[in-house]
Amino acid sequence: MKSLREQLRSARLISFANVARSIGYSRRRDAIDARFPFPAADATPRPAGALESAEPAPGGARFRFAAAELEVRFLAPDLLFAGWNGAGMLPSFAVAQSEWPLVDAELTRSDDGWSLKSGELELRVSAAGILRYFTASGRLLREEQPPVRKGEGWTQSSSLTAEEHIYGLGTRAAPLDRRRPGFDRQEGAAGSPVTYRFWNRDPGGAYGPGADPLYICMPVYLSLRDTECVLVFHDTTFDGSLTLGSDAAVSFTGGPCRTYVAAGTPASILNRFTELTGRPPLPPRWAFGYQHSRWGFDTLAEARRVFLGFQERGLPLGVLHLDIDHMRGFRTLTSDASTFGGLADFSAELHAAGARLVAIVDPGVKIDASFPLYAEGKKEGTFCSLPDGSTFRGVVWPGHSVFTDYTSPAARAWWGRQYEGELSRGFDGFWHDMNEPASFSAWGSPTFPLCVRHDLEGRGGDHREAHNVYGMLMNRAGYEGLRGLRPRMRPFIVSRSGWVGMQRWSWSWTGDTDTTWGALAMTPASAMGLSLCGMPYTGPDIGGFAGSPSPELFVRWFQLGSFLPFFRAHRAVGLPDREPWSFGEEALSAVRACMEARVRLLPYWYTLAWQASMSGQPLVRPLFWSEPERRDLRSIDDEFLLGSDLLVAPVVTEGAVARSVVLPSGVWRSLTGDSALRGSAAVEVPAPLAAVPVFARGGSIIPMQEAGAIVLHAYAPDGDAASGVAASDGVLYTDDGDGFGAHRVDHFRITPARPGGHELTWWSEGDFPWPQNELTVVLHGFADARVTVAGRAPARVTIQVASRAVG
Ligand code: MIG
Repeated sequence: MKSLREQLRSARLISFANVARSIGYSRRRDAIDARFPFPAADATPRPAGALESAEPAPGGARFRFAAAELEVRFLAPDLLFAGWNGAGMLPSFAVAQSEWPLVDAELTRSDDGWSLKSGELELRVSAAGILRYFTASGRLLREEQPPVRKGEGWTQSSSLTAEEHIYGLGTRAAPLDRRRPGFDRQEGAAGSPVTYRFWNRDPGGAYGPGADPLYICMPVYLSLRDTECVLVFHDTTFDGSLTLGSDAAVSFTGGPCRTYVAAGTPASILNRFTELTGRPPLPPRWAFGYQHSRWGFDTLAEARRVFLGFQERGLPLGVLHLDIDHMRGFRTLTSDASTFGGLADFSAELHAAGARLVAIVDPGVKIDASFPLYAEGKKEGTFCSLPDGSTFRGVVWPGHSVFTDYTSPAARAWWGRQYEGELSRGFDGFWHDMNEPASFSAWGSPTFPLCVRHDLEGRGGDHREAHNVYGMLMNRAGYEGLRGLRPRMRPFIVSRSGWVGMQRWSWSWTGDTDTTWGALAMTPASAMGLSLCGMPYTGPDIGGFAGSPSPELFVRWFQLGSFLPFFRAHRAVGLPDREPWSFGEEALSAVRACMEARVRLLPYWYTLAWQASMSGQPLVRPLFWSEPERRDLRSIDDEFLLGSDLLVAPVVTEGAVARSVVLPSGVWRSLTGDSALRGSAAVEVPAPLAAVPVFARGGSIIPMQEAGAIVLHAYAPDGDAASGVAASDGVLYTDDGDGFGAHRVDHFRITPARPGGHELTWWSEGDFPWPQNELTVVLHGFADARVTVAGRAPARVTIQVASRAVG
C-alpha cells in the first residue's frame, strides 16, 4: 500500500475522479485475479543433474544431463546460443535475425567433461554439469550452474569474481556498475546483494535514485571481469529478477530457459548483439534538435506563445511536444478542436521555423460508444480480453479504458493505420506514454491482471508473457504504421516503456523523475546502462518531472541533457513555467549556450547516429568503452563518452564551480583547444555555471556546423610534436535529413608531411552532393599549422588556427 503522502502526490497528478476510479480498478483487478487464478505451481526444485553425454550438432552440440537437455549453437564465433529443455531461438520478441551462417564448432572430450570451441569462444561443460566460457586464449569469462527448474520458472546462478563489474539491465536508477549500492541504495553496505526486477513498471508519481523496477527492464548485462567482457542475455519476457551478491542469481517465473553469450570488446559485442536484436534505424535529423515539452499547455494559444518565445529570443527550437492536454477528453489519437483547433497551421508555422511537432499517444482507449476508435476496435476485436472473452477494462487518463493487444499482428496493423489522422493534423512524430502498460491502481500492481489474454503472434498466452513487450510492440505498431502511411519519411517515436530490441522502433526517455540533484546525478548511468543493452537513444526530462528546479539545477540539467541523444525539457502539470527564459538572465544565457552548442555539434551527432545504425555502437558510452583494462574507468557514473571523440563531464552537484575529471588514455583538449589534459590521475577543471566540461580526443576531427556550413575542428594528436607520426581522423555522414535517398560519407585525415607541416587527405563515398563550395578546417593545438590538401577535394579548403600547441 502506498503511503498517504504518495497517495496525495499521485492524486494531484491523476485527478480526483481518477483516484476514485483507481480504487475501483484495484478492487476489480483483485476480483479478476481471484476469479482466474493460476494453478499453484509445484515449487520443488528440479536440478539438471550430472552431465551424461554429448554429441555434435550443426554449429554446436547437444548435452544430455540426468534431468535436462541443453542445445548449444554458435551463431558466430563470438556469439553462442544455449537453449535448455527444447528452447530454441524462436519464437522471440527480441531476436531480429534468426538465420545465421553455420559456424565451425569442434566438440571434444576433456579430462572432466566436454569442450565445444569456435575460433573465439570455448564452452566447457564439466561432468558435474558446470558450464564455463573461455576466450580462445583460455581466459575464463563466465562460470554458470545449470538452471534449476521450479514450477513453470527457473533459476540459475553464475559466479562473480570479487571485482567483477556488471552493467546494463535497461533503465535503472542505479550506479553504472549495478553491483554497487549507491545513489540512494545506501541501505546495503558495499558488498551486500542488490536485486533488479524484470517487470516494466510505471513507478507512479515520480521516482528517484534507488527505485526499481522502472519502465524499461532488460534481462541483458555486460560483465567486465579482469580484462574480459562478456554480454549475457536471457531471452525470457516473464517476470524475473537478478540478484547480484557474491554471485549472480537470475530467476524467472516462466518462459523458455535460453541464454545468449557474446564475448569480445564492448564495441564488438554491441555490434554483434545488435545484429541479433536489431540496429537502431537512422532517425530524422530533426530528432537531434532541442525538444520542448510541458504537461499543461491548456490551449494551442499557450503552445504558440511558448513557440514564439523561442522565436523572439532566437533560441533554436527543434521540436515542440503536446501532452495529453491536447486530446479531446483524453481520447488517444484525437485533438480537441475547441482548444487545439488549427493544429495543421501551427505545424506549418513550426516547419517554417525549422521545427517539428510531436503528439503524445496513450495506449488506453476510452470506453465510449461514440468514440470511433473504440467502436472500431471493438468491432475488429483488437482489444485485450479476459479468459471469459469479455474485454478487459483498466483505468487511465480518460477513465475506464480498453487496451489494444499489440502482440497481435492484425491489431498492430489496425493501430498503425490510426496515425493517419494525426499526420493530417500536422504531427511529425509521436510520444508513446503509459505503455508499461499502466493502469491507475490505489494498491497492488499498477498494470493488467496476469490472466489477461494476448494473441502473442497467434500462439495465444497471457499477460505474464506479454507484459514486458507490450510497450515495445506498441512502438512497433506505430513505426510500421508510419512507414506505411509516409513511406518516404523516417518515423520518430519516443517511448516510455520497451524491452530488448526496442531500438528498432523507438527512442525512449527516463520518465517521471523527481526534481532533485540526486535524480540529475543518476541520469548518465541510466543512459549508459541502456546503451550497453543495444538501445542508444534516451534522455531525461530536463529539470526533473515532478518539481520545480532552482535556476542552478535547471541549468545543470539542461547542460547534461544537451549531451544526451534525447534532449528535452518537460514537466508535470501544475508547476511553475520551465521555459529557458523562466529562470532569469544568467540561466537563459547558459541554456542558450547549450542549445547553440547542440546545433553546432549536429553533424557529429548525426554521424554517430549513422554509425549506430550500421554497427550498433551506442552514442553514449561508459569511459571504459575502448579500455576495459583501465580499472579506474570502470565505475564512473558522472562522465561519459559521446561517440569516440568527446568526453562529457557534466556537473551534477549543487554549488560546484569546478569538478574533478578522470580521463581515458591519450590527450584531451577543451573544445576551444586552449588546454591539453592527460594522465591517469583525476584532474580538477573549472566548471562555473555557464560551462559544462567537455573535451575532444586528441587525434580527432569533429565535424561541426557554424553559420549553416560544415567546419572541421581538428585536435592535435598525442605526441604530435614529439613523434610526428600520429594522425587526426574524422568522419562525416550527410544526407537530406529524412527519407531514404542518397547519402555521402566523408573521411578526413590529417598527417604530418615532409619536410614539415601537415597534409589533409579527404575521401568520400556515396552520391549525395557535397553541400558547400568551401570547407574550413580549424586546427587546435598543432605545433606546425601549415596544411596542404591532398587528393581532389570537392571544395576549396581554408585552414584556420584556433590554438597552438601548449603545455
Ligand atoms: O500519469 O501525460 O511520463 O511525461 O507528462 C502521467 C501526462 C501520464 C506520464 C509521462 C509524463 C506525461 C504524463 N504521463
